[in-house]
Amino acid sequence: MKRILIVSNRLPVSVTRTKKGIKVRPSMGGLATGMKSVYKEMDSRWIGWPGIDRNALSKEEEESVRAQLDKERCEALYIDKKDMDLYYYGFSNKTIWPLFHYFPQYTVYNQHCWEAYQKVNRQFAEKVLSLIQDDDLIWIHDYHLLLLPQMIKDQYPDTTIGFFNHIPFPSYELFRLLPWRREIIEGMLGADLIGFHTYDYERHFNSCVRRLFGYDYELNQFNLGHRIIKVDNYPMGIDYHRFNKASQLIDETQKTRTPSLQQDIQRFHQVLPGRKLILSIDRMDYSKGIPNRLYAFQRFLEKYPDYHGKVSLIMLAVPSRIKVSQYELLKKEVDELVGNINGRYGDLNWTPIWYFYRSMAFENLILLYHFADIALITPLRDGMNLVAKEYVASKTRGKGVLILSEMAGAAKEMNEAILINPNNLEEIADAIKKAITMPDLEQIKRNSQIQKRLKRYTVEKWASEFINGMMDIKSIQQKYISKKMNDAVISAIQKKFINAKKRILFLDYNGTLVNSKKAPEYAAPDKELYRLLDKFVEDDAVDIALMSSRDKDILEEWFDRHGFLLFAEHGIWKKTKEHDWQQTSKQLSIDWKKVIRPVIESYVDRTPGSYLEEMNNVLSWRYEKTDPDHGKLRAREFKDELSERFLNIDLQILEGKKVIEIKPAGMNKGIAALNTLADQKYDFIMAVGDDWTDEYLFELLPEDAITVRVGLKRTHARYKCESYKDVRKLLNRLSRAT
Ligand code: ADQ
Repeated sequence: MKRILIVSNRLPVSVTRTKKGIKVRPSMGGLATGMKSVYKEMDSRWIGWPGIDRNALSKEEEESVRAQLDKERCEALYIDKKDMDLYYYGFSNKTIWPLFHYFPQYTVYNQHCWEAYQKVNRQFAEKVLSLIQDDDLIWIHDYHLLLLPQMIKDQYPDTTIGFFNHIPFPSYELFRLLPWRREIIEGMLGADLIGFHTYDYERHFNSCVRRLFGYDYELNQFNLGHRIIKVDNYPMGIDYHRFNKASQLIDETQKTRTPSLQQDIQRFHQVLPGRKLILSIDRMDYSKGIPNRLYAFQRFLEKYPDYHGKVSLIMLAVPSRIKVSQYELLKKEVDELVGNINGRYGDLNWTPIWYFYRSMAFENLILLYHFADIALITPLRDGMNLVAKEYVASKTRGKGVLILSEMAGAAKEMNEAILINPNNLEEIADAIKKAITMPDLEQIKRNSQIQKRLKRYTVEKWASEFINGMMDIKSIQQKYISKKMNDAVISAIQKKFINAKKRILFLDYNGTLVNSKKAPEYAAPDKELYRLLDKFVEDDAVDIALMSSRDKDILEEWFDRHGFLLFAEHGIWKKTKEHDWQQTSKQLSIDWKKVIRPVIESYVDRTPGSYLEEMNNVLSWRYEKTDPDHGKLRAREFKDELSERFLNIDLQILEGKKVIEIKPAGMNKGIAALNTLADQKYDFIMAVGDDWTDEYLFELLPEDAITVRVGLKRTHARYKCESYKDVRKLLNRLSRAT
């Protein structure tokens, strides 16, 4: 069985000092709760902060903690107190957390915090690297460790890394505010699989990657040039049976044992039959929309006075990040609001809001879920929100109404809940009324639909799907590696080259011999390339055929004196040492350009950054300098329009890298190459290209031809390499061979 190393800021256990000494206890929180079962079932180790400062431990205590953690298969990473303040309370919780939850007004940009964040991520990397074994899977969790994937990948390139983000990923408009936006994305891209709770977060992330780095994206995969990575959404589930069973047990043991909280709840219901209890549970966090909820509850009491005395809200808030000033202010605001509402509406027999500012043991949590008639969950933003799922899983009698904010990731899967906009107080007040009066049958029907899904997509399923995703991407990467042009392949090609009598090399130009990232007008050959190609010219037994989509004038300007075979405009024009430019197929009418040119111009006008490039027989609309999403959208529109409007003209529409080219049909690089091979016999044929117009070559050349595609796309070529630099390396080896 494969081993898995789980890495998160906190361990799933906490080390605390009690009167009886140092104790290791399970810790609270969405991630700890969610991963527990997975972690226990796999051969795994968990790396994270143990919740205590190392300086607070004596040598013996540290050793005892190590031994206790070892039993739990945990590995402590101690973080210096000062670093902790800057990395955790600072960058993680004052920069990433607010920004990713759409609170730019609370976001602090501080260089010291950023430096500490890098430092602690590096410490995590060192810890992981000290434990890592070949074949391990590494699963990194959450926003505290966004830089870690790349830090590990740099040192251990063959390892498989998954990264799961438990919080939302903001749209580019917000993300771009971050001064270290490039570094953060680069860090994440060290992972082979990147997971989010919802498709929206995935979409936002993809758009940030494309805008900041311009990587190609296709079917959930990014092509980084040297590696393919996968981005997908995995909505986290819960341990359904744990909640469901515990809730069932309450009914079964009711007669024998009634904890005090249960007695309180029962007393509440006994005072007046039909009384309703609304429950809300969250960490005390501004993203959870607690004040809004209280205002909405107040509005409900204002709007529906008949319910005074009949409905109470139990609000459980777990203290969280108390060192961050925003949280302190929030606590004050909530205390005051609860006081005001209770003071204004409550009386001796009725407290509108029961407010608990503390954590609660599982047994009590379950009691609340079990007995609450309504759950009111109103975050302004929430990555997922497990409380919503836990509540419905605990409704063993089927009754109970979930009111859920549409800003929680969970809302995407819980359509049967009453979904509300957390900023719309009127809507929430009405939702409470609707929940109170919802017929039992309807409640049961809605809950059973949700329960079916929760039962199917549990946290175990979530984790196993994510782990499968990591293995899948590994096998895709390995397929790539199997075609990869490594040293052994180059030696074999070289041997074949030496043994041949007459050789031809068909070489694409842009992206194959020079960097394709440069705009075409700056992609002129450099001295190194001339030197490299000229070595072949001296040898009569080698022909170099340069095949480009560029026009004949530019090819002539760059390469004429070198005596190469030149093919311009995808093979429509050919020039040899002996003959000037000739068209390779019948004389083409160029009237079509008059019709197509204005269409392209209209796209140029409407798509800033795009431009028209004109050659003798090719018109191109290039959009590499446009906004990537806009460019892609327009390209699709443009292709549709061309194929619909110009069906009767015999044209070919070629889609290259950020370019759409239109040329007369009937000629391509493959046919042009075959014509050349018909004129002369070669016993070594090689073709190298980087985009799909080169696929014609790879497909049509004889089977024993050596074909190489630059980049990681699917290809008919026998081999792949990463960039034009590898092509130059290969040519260099061949030029030295004869
Ligand atoms: P959280 O912001 O912590 O998690 P949530 O998903 O609701 O939010 O998880 C809270 C967990 O803590 C639940 O399992 C709940 O049972 C438990 N809990 C809450 N209040 C408690 C209390 N008073 N006493 C004891 N336990 C309590 C982050 C993201 C979420 C995402 C999760 C998981 O912010 O959006 O859903 O991670 O990815």
